[in-house]
Amino acid sequence: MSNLNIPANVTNQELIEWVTKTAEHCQPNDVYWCDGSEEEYNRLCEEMVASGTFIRLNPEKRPNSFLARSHPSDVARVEDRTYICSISKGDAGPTNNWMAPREMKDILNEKFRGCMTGRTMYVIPFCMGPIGSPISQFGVEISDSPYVVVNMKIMTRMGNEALEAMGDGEFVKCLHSVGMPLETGEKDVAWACSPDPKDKYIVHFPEERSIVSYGSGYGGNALLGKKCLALRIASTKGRDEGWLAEHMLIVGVESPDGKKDYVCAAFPSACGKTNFAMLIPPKPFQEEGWKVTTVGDDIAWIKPDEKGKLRAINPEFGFFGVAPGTNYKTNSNAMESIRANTIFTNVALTDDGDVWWEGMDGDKPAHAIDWQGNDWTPASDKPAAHPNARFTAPITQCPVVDEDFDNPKGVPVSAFIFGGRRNSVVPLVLQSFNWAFGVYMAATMGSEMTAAAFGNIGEVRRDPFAMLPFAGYHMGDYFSHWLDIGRSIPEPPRIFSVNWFRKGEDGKFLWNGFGDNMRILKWVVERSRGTSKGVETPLGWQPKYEHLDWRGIEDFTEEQFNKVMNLDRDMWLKEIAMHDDLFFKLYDRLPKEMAFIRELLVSNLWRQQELGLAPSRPEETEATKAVAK
Ligand code: SAT
Ligand code: MN
Repeated sequence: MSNLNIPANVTNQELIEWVTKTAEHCQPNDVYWCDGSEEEYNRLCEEMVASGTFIRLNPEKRPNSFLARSHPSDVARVEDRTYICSISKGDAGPTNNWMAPREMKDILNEKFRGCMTGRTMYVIPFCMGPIGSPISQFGVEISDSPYVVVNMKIMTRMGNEALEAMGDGEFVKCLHSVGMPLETGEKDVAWACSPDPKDKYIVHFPEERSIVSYGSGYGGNALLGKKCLALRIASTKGRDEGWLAEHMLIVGVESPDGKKDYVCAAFPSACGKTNFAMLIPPKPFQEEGWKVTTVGDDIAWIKPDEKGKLRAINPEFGFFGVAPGTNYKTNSNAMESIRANTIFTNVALTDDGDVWWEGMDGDKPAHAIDWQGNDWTPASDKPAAHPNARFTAPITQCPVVDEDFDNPKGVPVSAFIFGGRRNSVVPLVLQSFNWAFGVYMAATMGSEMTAAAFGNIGEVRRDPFAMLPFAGYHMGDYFSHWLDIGRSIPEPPRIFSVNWFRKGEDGKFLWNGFGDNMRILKWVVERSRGTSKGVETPLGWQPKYEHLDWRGIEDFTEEQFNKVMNLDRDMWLKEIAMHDDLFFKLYDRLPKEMAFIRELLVSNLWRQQELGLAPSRPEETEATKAVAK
């Protein structure tokens, strides 16, 4: 190893020592400190074109954009190779993989010895969140992948500005290697990764606030600012310091009178978070002056300000969105965001040098090159794009990016929404009675299996707070932390549950979704403002048909609405009984409130014989309003 090439603006001794030690251990050919400039980005992209990792797309169709194809074994996050190595096993909880830190470090030390031979070691300083925000955090990723560098440039505030703002302060150490050293003279492959799918490690040391990732070059496995830092490590830090790191989008909702509210919404993967984050209101709403703006599409960091008002930032600076299914009809804002300056991974390449994926607008191309580099025609029996193909695009390119997306103070949070993917049982929308009931609702959210990969089709997989793969500590403690936050602030935001995916007996969706979700979002915002009506049900508050705004879809009948809102007592009693499966798993650290609320819900259900939307209780009164706080 020749030279550490430490630039003059690097003064952080801990960083210098860590880079020195890592370079000695990993034996790269070269050390390169990223400055985050355009010039550097362009140069690295050019180098990757030359090496075969990138294909430059047609500059007329997709200016300054590139396609990468991963190794077929390296296409998604690897949850079974992801570890939370807290000092005590109990702190990781039963929903995380755990190994003793010492034992894991011994394994990783061997893995990393000489693992960067023949490669450049990049030092990537970055900031998660607006630079200068009291909610932001610094990180430095050391990686031997130039693909990681250019993706981190889009996804984070990366380079000199972050480095200088960090100064001699704290940062999260993020060490990454693709795990494929090159012998002298050996030619590199287009996508380097560890050839054995079991030989991958995505490891978090929550007490040390450090991350080590080996063997994969893809997405959240390699772009360590995202799920590893911004969710797993940050959730642990947030627990210790009294704030929240959540798997949530953030949207601004402005009403015609110019009043604006921000809503944070959690959905599991593949439930349309990016679409909801960039929602296009139905025409009559637009004409009247309703506006929806995007602060973030995946992660929110939320902290009480000095008055106890929750404020949220999006720690990211770009979108790492799923390409298949994205089109001008489902999400024109996403399509506009990726017109240029975008990195595509594992999509198909058209004959005119543009990209294509299943579900894109227009006709299928007569011929394309699929994500593995093979010829593809509509007659092929395999998809042209991998189902988890992604685009990486700067948030600044989003046509509806919120004016405060980069505000160091964050945006004030008026409401939380939690949504699963449920064919039945769970209604379109429900407002929890209060914060603690909302925590219960979020803790027990779930999705029906759509593919056999994780279990039996139709079985409900609980995904508390949409954080199952992302909580850096025991899920029971996580519920307690949410309860504590609610108790510590004067006026906690209202909490809602939604389900866009309910189906009728004919197997068809009962709700259109997409832009029509604005009708629900409007009700949510107005409930938070105290200006819309609802009725009390055994499980929470719901709108009646006449409480929602149906302009533009007047043919959606009250009967249809009642179907998608129906609460079936017997099914709900079964549903709540099933919550116990999760609670048993977490029993050693489950807050008592969960059991109490469960009992209350059951007795509410028994008490009210007649369910559905004809409530046996009066409409909202001053007394019930007070309870709802
Ligand atoms: O690969 S990522 O973790 O960034 C995206 C996802 O799987 O949710
Ligand atoms: Mn996500």
